[in-house]
Amino acid sequence: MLLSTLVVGASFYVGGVAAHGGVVAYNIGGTYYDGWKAYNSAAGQTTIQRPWETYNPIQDPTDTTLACNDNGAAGALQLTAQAKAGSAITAYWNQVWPHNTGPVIVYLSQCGASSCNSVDTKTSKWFKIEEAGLLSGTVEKGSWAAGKMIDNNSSWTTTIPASVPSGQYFIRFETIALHSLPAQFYPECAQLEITNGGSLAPTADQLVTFPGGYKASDPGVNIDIYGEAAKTQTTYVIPGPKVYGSSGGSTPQPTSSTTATTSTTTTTSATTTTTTTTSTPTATGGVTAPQYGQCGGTGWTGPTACASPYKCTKLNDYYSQCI
Ligand SMILES: *[C@@H]1O[C@H](CO)[C@@H](O)[C@H](O)[C@H]1NC(C)=O
Ligand SMILES: *[C@@H]1O[C@H](CO)[C@@H](O)[C@H](O)[C@H]1NC(C)=O
Ligand SMILES: [Cu+2]
Repeated sequence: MLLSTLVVGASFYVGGVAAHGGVVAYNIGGTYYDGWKAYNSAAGQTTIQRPWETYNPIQDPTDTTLACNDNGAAGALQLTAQAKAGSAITAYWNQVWPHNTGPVIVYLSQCGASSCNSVDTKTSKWFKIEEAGLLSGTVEKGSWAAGKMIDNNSSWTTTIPASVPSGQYFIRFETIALHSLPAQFYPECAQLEITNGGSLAPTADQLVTFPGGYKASDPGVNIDIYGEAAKTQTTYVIPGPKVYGSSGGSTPQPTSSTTATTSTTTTTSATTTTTTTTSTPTATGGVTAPQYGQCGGTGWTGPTACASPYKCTKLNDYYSQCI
């Protein structure tokens, strides 16, 4: 009797998927959004989340699906959620998330003037808005951000920095499970229109592509949590770029200040805008885009030169910005 009950229950899952998963829902400013249903037919699915197909982990940081656990394309009925800069956004993993050893990392990527629908996530440039890794103890037996996520209803709440410019974005929540080597990446993405934003664009050294942002040899990826070193190691280097931050210290820092990591010494990273070399405006008619204005990208017909001293910097195929 019991056995038949279990078999019926198990038939709801494709073999083995219960051991893994991803982000299945969001709460954005108090509104709850269901995510993409990975094992349902794509037909008729309408959600703010980008489609994804499998609960299985990505185990190679050069995998082409590393951006959003996807093939890069929007859903046929893709939606975008409104979110205010400075507000909280919660991601929920499928319950109960099984992997308590590893970091939780959150990225944003700017899409351009219209919507993210036409943007292939493989071409997106991502900046990290929050990271949390080894919270206390040793690599072998310590407490990790992934465990904190599990303890809080298998959810993670981040704050959209108040300083990011308004516009169309992807948000990418990721946890990396370190209980196996190679490590297991679990990234999913949703589309946001951020309003009430600030004026601090990410700097070039804070932007990465996926794949590209991680290497198999990164100390936070190539890590043996059962090895001899892990028994005494109390630091963990979270992979990826430095966290997006403020040059003046007046904007909120990521909320992961308790993270035991050597990769984030914050505040000193975003100072390059003041050292930008003067560029000569070249647009016909002398029209230039202002600081943070768009200056290029597929389909862009506006000015391609920037007001002095800003330089037109390509963020992705669809969006270049005066930084
Ligand atoms: C737990 O999640 C809630 C959102 O559901 C969030 O407001 C709260 O800050 C989280 N707690 C911790 C300790 O992260
Ligand atoms: C826990 O997460 C589920 C989604 O997995 C959500 O529906 C529920 O509201 C959450 N509970 C709390 C107390 O936040
Ligand atoms: Cu798993």
